[in-house]
Amino acid sequence: MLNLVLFGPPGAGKGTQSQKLIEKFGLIHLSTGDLLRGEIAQGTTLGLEAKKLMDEGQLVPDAVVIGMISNKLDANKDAQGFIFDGFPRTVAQAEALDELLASKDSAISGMIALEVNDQELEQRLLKRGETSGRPDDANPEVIRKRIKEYNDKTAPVAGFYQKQNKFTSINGIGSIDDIFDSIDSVIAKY
Ligand code: B4P
Repeated sequence: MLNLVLFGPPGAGKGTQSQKLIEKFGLIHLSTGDLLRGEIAQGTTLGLEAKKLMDEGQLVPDAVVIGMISNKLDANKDAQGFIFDGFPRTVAQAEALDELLASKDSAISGMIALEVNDQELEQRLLKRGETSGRPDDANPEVIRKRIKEYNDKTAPVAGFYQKQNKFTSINGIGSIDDIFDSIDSVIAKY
C-alpha cells in the first residue's frame, strides 16, 4: 500500500502534483483544503466555521480536519493507497494520522516536500486568485498570513517524518512535468 504525504507551503503545487499522481498510481486523493471547501459549498455548520478561519489565512482546528480524514479512511477501506494533500499541517495532526493508519495495519510510506520560495508562492497564489474565486488567494495580506502559519505550525511536521526516516525534499520550481518526474523517482524507492 502506498500512502504518500505531499508537503509544502501554500501554493507549492501539492494539489497540482496530486492530480498527476492519481492518474499514474490510482491512489485516493485526500485534500483537506478541498474537503473544507466542499463543506463551505454545502453550507454546513462545519463549513461556516471553517470559512471564517480560511478567509483569514488561519488553520482550521485539528479535531475538525482529523475527523474528516478519519471518515474518509473508513469510507475507502479497499483503497490501494492514499495521497494526503495539505494534511497533516500540524504535529498533532501527524500523530493522529499515524494512529489512524496503525489501527488499519497501515503506515505512511513517505513524505515528499516541495520547496518553493515565498516570492514565487505569493505570485502563484495571486495569479490563481484572479480566476479561482478563492478569497484566501486574492489578498496579499492573507497570503502572507498563510505563509506565516505554515512556517510557525506546519514546517515542524517535516521533522516528525525526518525522525522516522520518511522525509524527502525536492525543488518545487520548474515545469509541472519535471517536478512530477522528481516525485516519481522518490516513489520508486519506497
Ligand atoms: P489548501 O487547499 O491545502 O491550499 P494550498 O496550500 O493553497 O494549495 P497547494 O499547495 O495545493 O497549491 P496548488 O497546487 O493548488 O488549503 C487552504 C486552506 O484550508 C488553508 O489555508 C487552511 O485554512 C485550510 N486547511 C487545509 N488543510 C488544513 C489542515 N490540515 N489543517 C488546518 N487547516 C487546513 O498550486 C497553487 C498555484 O500554483 C496553482 O494556481 C497552480 O496552477 C500553480 N502551480 C503549481 N505548480 C506550479 C509550477 N510548477 N509552476 C508554476 N505554477 C505552478
